[in-house]
Amino acid sequence: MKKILIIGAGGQIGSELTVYLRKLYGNTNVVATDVRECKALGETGPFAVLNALDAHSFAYTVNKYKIDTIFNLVALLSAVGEKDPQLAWNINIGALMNSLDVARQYQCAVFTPSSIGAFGPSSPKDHTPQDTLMQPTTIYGVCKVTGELLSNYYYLKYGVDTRSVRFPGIISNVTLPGGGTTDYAVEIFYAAVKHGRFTCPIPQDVFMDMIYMPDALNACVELMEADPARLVHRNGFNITAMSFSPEIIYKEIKKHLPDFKMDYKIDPVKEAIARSWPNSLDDTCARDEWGWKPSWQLPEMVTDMLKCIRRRKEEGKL
Ligand code: AKB
Repeated sequence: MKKILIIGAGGQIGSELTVYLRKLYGNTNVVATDVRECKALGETGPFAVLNALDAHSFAYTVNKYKIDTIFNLVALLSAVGEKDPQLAWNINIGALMNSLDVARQYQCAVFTPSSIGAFGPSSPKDHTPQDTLMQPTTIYGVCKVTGELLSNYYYLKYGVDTRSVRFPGIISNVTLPGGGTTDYAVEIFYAAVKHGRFTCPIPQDVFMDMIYMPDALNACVELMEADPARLVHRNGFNITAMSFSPEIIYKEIKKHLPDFKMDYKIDPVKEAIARSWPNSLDDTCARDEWGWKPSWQLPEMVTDMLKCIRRRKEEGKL
């Protein structure tokens, strides 16, 4: 049985991945850590406060729990990264370097999310290939490309079993994302249910790839369980489930909430980032090399998101 450590477990992905992995591998085999106390994660299994930039405490935790697999979910996202690029680099690359070094020392596998943000304006816009020009214009993207290269380097040089996917925007209803360019595609649901209206920061014609959280969780597990002999790539698999613009998701939500209204107040930083990213990715390599196949498309995702958020509202939990 795997012994898993999650760093950054309190965030959007970690808060759900911890629960998912505990169901698969057993509560005691999944150690959740975050820089802040997360009460809920400590209720179903081991939890420790851990600053992943502190290499000594990181190694101590890996050794203490006899960890063999690390999920590195520590990140400052794209939009917030532009406010303090040096901090974004220090956090994103610092947590990755410590993950890779501790993995080398204790023979662990490492999963680190990459992102559609690893691409830039010079990458092909539509069906962006797996292997293509990657010249991102955000510090987040620079960290993601660096992260993919460093992860490949640690695999080639030290044999560390590094794997990663390029996540699109992740849509979920448990923990809000923070500071991302794709956040609007989550915020729109809360605004629709709570207020019946939403002011969108992304222009109506900008397409970005998205994925619903259950598919994102599956991708993490399936890639980490994949037969290494089949992996031609390792770090930075393109994956996607759907591609839409604000106008398209608005119309889909309106099918359920006919009175829902949306207007636009464009955030220039987010607009520039979104326009520099692909409209849609080609995820053929992930499909061929480890069987990636999403289950959720736009209509089912919208139905489920609205159901979950409405239920939380009725229970007084919003
Ligand atoms: C962001 O918008 O920064 C993230 C991402 C696509 O990596 N959600």
